[in-house]
Amino acid sequence: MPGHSPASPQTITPELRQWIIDQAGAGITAPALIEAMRSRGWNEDVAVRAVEDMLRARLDGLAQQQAQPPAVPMPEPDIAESPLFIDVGDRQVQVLLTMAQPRIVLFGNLLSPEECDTVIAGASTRMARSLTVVTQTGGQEINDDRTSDGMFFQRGESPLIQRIEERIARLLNWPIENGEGLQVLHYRPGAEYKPHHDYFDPTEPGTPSILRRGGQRVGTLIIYLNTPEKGGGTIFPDAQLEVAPQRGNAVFFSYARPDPSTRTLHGGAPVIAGDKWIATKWLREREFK
Ligand code: PD2
Ligand code: ZN
Repeated sequence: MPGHSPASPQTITPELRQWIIDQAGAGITAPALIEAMRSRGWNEDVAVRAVEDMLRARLDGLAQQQAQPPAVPMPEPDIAESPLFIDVGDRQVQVLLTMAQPRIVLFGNLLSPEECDTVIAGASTRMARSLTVVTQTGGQEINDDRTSDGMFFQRGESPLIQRIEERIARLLNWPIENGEGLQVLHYRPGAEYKPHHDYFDPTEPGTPSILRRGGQRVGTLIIYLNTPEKGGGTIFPDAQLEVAPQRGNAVFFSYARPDPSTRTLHGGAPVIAGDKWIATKWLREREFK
């Protein structure tokens, strides 16, 4: 470290500042840094101030990162003025809860009970054990972390699916073409979906081929098609939040980067009694073909 010679004044030089940053980056604690500086002739007040300045600059940097709106456009409902309802053309959707970081918004009344029943009926004859995308290969496989049955509707495959997709596009200000086909999942008692991120891991070898179809996922909307008797909430461990699965409601979350710093780890808690049906809409950066 840059020592201090008694002849020069005690000022925080760029060299000293860099040394403090490097040490802190290597995991040296603030008290240990101050002690190291003291033992090399630095005045304690100067050492404390230098370390405090460094910590403040780091915190400012972190706060900036979190407060900045993402540099890329993102799906986002119009909720800046805290409306209680959002008009999506054919329906007034309730805004029940919002969280900034992670970005989570809970909606009520997105689908009518009849629409929920019709989606379940249309899906139920086409269900198979759920597959998950394998980012190692770009393929799909049965996954023990996801003990539900599922199917995908084609985008716009029926007037009802089209109407729901138009509603979602308007609610989240995101092009209908950027959405994957609606996926329906059915969980029986005991079934769950262990915590995961919905974006594709950029470090996995199969991810580039997955991203060719519309880029990364940047948002998820999970629509509850029925109300299980017990259990089956959607959990967000980083936010210590659990969303109750109420028929017709939907939880939205977005992630500007494919990174855990988005704090969008989430899972489907085990269903304890009854069944659980959901429809998930994943939103891509670009047109999903
Ligand atoms: O069923 C859920 O609550 C759930 C939990 C986590 C659904 C998804 N992920 C999903 O469809 O991505
Ligand atoms: Zn998920």
